[in-house]
Amino acid sequence: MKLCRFWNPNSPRRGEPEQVSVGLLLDETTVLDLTPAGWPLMSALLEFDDAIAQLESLVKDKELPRYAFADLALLSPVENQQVWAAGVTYLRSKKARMEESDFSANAYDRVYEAERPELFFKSTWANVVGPGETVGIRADAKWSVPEPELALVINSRGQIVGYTIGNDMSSRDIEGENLLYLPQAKIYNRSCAVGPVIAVGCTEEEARSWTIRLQIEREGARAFSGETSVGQIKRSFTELVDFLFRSQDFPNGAVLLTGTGIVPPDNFTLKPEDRVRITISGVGMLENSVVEV
Ligand code: DO4
Ligand code: MG
Repeated sequence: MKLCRFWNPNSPRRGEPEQVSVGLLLDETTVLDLTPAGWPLMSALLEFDDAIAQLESLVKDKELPRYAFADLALLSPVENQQVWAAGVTYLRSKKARMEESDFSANAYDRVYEAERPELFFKSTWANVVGPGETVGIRADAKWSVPEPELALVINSRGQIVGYTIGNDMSSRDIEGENLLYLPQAKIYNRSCAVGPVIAVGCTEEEARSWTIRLQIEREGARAFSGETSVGQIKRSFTELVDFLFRSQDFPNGAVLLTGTGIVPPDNFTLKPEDRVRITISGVGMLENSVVEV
């Protein structure tokens, strides 16, 4: 089952929280509006142990409005959660970062093997970019890449209740110059995209069989494509969530990006107007074009 957030097509004007609806995809083309059934917040629904059963019973409700998925203006499914990210969870990410870094290479090697994972704050919910919006590359960076990542949707009790797609936009030259610059390489305007839907009711085992694909298009031609498997993530999802929730409460739950396993070649950097397409089988496709910020 897949959940989404969208601007209610019948509302007179957009931009206010009460114009946002929560939807359940009935199939690839039709969305059931759950908001009139008393579910204006997706995160509240995901707090319930019987959320899937509740969704299944709502499917039978003939009174709820239905819309064509293709016609909806989707919003990011991140509603009121902090977004965090795990790093160096794939061998590919460790190798690329060791190569790009002058004197911090050892840190990546050590964190890959360590018991404690690398976890960093990525974005407030308000700064997250949704499907179809622009993602940013820093004006003062020379080497910018998207990082296509499976994102875990976690409720306030630390339970993984869904999966979505995250783009952890990164400035490789800034991170590579000095690891202490990581927050500047990772957190800036439009540096985090999440969406388009949350897949619920899937196990970690299922999610580990999914493929992640990245395609970058420039002036109508393919500039890069690559793929990896979620199964190559070194750590279990529960291990990552356990560390995130140590000594830290998330009253609205959290979204955790699980690291990248696709790294474009070293001579590749994103340019304004590039289109970044991230597909995760089992979730869908997140597409954004690039803007300099
Ligand atoms: O260690 C820095 C960031 C790592 C990261 O974002 C990733 O591996 O995806
Ligand atoms: Mg990353």
